[in-house]
Amino acid sequence: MDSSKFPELKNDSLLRAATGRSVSRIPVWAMRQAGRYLPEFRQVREKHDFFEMCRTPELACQVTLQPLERFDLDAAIIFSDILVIPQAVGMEVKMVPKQGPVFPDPLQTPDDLQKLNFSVDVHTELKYVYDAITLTRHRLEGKVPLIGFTGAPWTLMSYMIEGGGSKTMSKSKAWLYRHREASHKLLGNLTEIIVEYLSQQVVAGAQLLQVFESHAGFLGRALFNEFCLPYLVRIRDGVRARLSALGQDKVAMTIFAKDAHYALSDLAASGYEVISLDWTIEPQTARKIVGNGVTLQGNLDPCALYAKPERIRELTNAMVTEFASGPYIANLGHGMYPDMSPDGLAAFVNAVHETKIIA
Ligand code: 1CP
Repeated sequence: MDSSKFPELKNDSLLRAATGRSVSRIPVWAMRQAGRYLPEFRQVREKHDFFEMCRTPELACQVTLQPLERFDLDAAIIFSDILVIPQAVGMEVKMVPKQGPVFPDPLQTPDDLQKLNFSVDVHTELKYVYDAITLTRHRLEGKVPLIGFTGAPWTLMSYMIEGGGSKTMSKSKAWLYRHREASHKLLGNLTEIIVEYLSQQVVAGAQLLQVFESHAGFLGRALFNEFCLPYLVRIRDGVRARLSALGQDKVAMTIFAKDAHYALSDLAASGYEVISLDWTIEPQTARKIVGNGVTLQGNLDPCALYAKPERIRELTNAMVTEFASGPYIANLGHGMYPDMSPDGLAAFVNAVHETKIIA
C-alpha cells in the first residue's frame, strides 16, 4: 500500500502540543486505549491469538481504530507490542491469557546471546508492523495522528532474561552487575535495531514515536546512567539522523521512563520532545524540574478510572489545570487495565476537553 499519499491531517493538536506550539484544545489519548477493557476488542481477541493480531495488518488496524469510534481522542496508537523485537531477533514469545507474555527459553548466560540474530533484516522481519501503520494511516482519513512505538533497550533486555513479567527484575539486574560487558553488548545491539525499526515506522506513516522504558524504575540513578540513559539518547539521535538520511520529515519523540523521577532532569536534556510521566509525581514538581522547553504527558493514576464519573472529572480537571501552564498532552500515568469500564475513559477524555486553558 502506498505510504506517500496520506489523507490530510484534520486534528493536529497532539503534534502541536508535542512541539510546544499553542493548541485550541488539550490533546488526550490513553496508553492501552486499544485493549481488553473494550468488548469489541475482546470479540476480535476471542477469535485470534494476540501475536496473530499484531501480524495481520487488517486486524491490527481494526482494533487500533476501535477506541476512536467511542471516545473523542486526539491520537491513535498502532496496535502491536514491544515484544515483537525479541521475536524478530529469534526468541519465542507467547501471550498467555490472564498471565501476559512468556518466553519459554529466556536468556540465561551471556553465551545465549550467540543464539540471537542481531543482523536480522528489520525491513522484512517487522514488515507486518509497517503495513499495519500504512493501512491505519489511510483508514484514519486524517482524523487524528498515528503514534508508532517501541520498547526501550533495558525494558526489552529485562523481558528477554526474566522470561516474562517480574516483581524484582533480579535476574536481569544480576546481568547488569555480573555481566557488564555482555549487558552493554545486548543493549547496544537492541538500540541499533530500534533506531531502524522506529525510522521505518515513520516511513510507513507514524507521525509521533513513543519509547517505552517501562522498567526504568527498577534501576536507580547509577544503573540508569550506565545502562539506560545513553541508549535512550542514542535512539533519539539515531532516529533523527536516519530520518534525515532517508529524506523524511522529523517527528516528535516521547520517552516514558516509568518510575524514574530521579532521572527527570537528565531526560529533559536528552533531546526527546515529550516526557511521559507516571502518576507518582505531581504536575508542578515535574514542571519545575523540566522547565517549559519540554512537553509533559500524563499522568492520571489509571486506577482513578475506577471512580465514579463525577470524581474522574474533578481529578482530571485539577490535573489538567496544573499541567497546562506549559506544553502538555493529557494521558494516564500507565496503561488501562482489562477490568476497567469504557465509561471511565469517556469521563476522563471529556473532562480533559472541557477544562479551560488559561495559558
Ligand atoms: O493501545 C495501545 O496502547 C497499543 C498497544 C500496546 C502497547 C503500546 C500493547 C497491546 N502493548 C503495548 C506496549 C507494551 N507491551 C509495554 C509498554 C507499556 C507498558 O508499560 O505497559 C509493555 C511493558 C508490554 C508488554 C506486555 N504486553 C504486557 C505487560 C506484561 C507485564 O510485564 O506485566 C502485557 C500484558 C502485554 C500484552 C498486551 N499488549 C497489548 C495488549 C492489548 C495486551 C493484552 C494481551 C491480550 O489481549 O491477551
